[in-house]
Amino acid sequence: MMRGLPLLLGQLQANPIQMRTIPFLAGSILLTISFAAPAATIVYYQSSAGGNGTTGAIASDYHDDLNDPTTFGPAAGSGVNRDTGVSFSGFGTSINPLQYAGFKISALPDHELHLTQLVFGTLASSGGVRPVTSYSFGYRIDLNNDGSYSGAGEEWVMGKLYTPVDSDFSLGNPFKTWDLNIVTTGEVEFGLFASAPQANGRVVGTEISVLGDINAVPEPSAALLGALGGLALLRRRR
Ligand SMILES: [Ca+2]
Repeated sequence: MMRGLPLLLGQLQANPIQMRTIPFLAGSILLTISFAAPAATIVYYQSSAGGNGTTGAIASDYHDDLNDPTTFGPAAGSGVNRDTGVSFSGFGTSINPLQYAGFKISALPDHELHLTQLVFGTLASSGGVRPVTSYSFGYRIDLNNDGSYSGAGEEWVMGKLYTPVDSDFSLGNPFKTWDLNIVTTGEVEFGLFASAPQANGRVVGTEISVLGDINAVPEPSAALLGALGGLALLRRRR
């Protein structure tokens, strides 16, 4: 019995090159397709978007390989209000994961989001008639695309919390960048959260952009067929 085992292993290893070539070729094809391209605009919302109340701001621009993005508006039942453009009020006295204004994006079928940056012009008053005490963007991913964000790993990931001690909280030069490293075929929701001493505290958004790229993702069977085709071609040339 003990002599049979090395023999069996020897037989399994007798043909290692062919066994390894197919995954290698499939991997090469996937690497070629997912080669990083310069960051493009995935979606863009701006302050001149019309409407207010519970309606959201319509995206001014978005990537060709994106499903139509949702409007950027108050989460249902959150009490948040869109004052105009991408400016919001109606937040509680502390950051509340249920009180936000947001938007959702997803890539076309057989495509994958590669999100690299959220760039936003946002400012708030810490004094005056509509003060805010903090604000932050967050995102969460519907990993299994079941329309719900309640699964494991689908929780909010929060960016920097801006408070009045930050020099760009309420002054000019309002553009801020949040570097992201999101690669997913799931739907992504971005949210703007804030806290305010009174419900009328307003976060004034000027422009919100998500940057990155969207890549085609071949079906695993298609990748394997491509690899097998490449293998056949190699053999024919020998
Ligand atoms: Ca889910």
